Amino acid sequence: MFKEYTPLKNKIFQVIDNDGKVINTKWMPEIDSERLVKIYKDMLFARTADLQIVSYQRQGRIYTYPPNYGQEAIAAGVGAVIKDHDWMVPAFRELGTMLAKGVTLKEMFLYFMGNEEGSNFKNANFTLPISVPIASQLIHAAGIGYAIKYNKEKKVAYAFVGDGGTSEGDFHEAVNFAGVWKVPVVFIIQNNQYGISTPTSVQTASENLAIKSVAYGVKGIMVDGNDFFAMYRVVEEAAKLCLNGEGPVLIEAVTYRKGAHTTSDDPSKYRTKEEEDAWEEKDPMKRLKAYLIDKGLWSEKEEDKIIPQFKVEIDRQFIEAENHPPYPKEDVFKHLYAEMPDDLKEQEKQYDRYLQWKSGKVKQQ
Ligand SMILES: Cc1ncc(C[n+]2csc(CCOP(=O)(O)OP(=O)(O)O)c2C)c(N)n1
Ligand SMILES: [Mg+2]
Repeated sequence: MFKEYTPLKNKIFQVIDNDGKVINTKWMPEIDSERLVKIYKDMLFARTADLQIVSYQRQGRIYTYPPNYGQEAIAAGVGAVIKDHDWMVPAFRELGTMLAKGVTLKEMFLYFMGNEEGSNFKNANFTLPISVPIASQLIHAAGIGYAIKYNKEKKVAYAFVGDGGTSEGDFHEAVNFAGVWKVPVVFIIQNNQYGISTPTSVQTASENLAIKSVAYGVKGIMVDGNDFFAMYRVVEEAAKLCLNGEGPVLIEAVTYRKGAHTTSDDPSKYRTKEEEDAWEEKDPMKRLKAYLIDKGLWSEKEEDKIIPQFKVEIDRQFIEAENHPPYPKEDVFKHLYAEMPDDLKEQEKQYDRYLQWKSGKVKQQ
């Protein structure tokens, strides 16, 4: 696969077309029907939750949120391959993989409510917290890969980054290090065409992003990130290579961020309706659904029935998160230094004053 689709050919790996028809039987993965329907339902759950979170944010019940809308097949492809004992190294737009790893929606909600307990995953093993400093997580993934190899463990680390993240030094250092040490890390670039308002076309002069693997002596591939089967198959092959000591692998998953960068962004300022409409044809859920309906495995009726059930469950976990007790204020200030430095003491005082103002005890100052 990696020879046939070397990034030097600038050829994208696809298995189904925009209508869900298989166009690449050679590489169609084998997934039994029951499992496939479960995967689709999980994707639908993640999309429903994602849309609902934006609406909670608009109601002022949650802070800034980066929507996953349109990128679900990437998270689901990794989610279907990653094992409980594998490492998940997220950026911040991989809700589906986090849920597949066992992170709960309540924990995600707590995180986006600014509660540190939202990073303490009770049921998800080997899962790092969300990482907002762009590409910094890739360095951790390379180190984790090194530890896996050093300890002779049979596991893989999956690390995510965006197209914008490939311009960060950390990206290059991590891929280089992973290549030199031949560590079992699968780097997944979610090329959603934008880093905030910067289009991929001005992010790099490279022909594609997967090609950056060539310079580091690492296997790379460009895949249609809106094609669940293609994603699954590529991640499955990448995992096999890693487990055989032939890693790392760099995957560029080509997709489109249908939503805003975050709830603080307005994409109509920098992209056209025509562009959005063109990508709508490639929507990952629409394509997988068309395949399932054609095979008699799913129907619009089932979908209409299940979405309201999902909404009830999402709301239930959201309300649980809202009712979750706040974390002790001391946790924020006390654990970074053995003795608090003066500037942090000053910040704590300021915060106390803010809390007093918020509770209405003193006037704003
Ligand atoms: C080191 C660093 N610089 C800048 C930012 C501000 N920032 C947040 S998201 C983002 C764009 C990221 O784009 P991309 O890597 O394509 O990921 P996407 O948001 O599209 O998923 C930037 C510049 C940051 N979080 N970290
Ligand atoms: Mg991006």
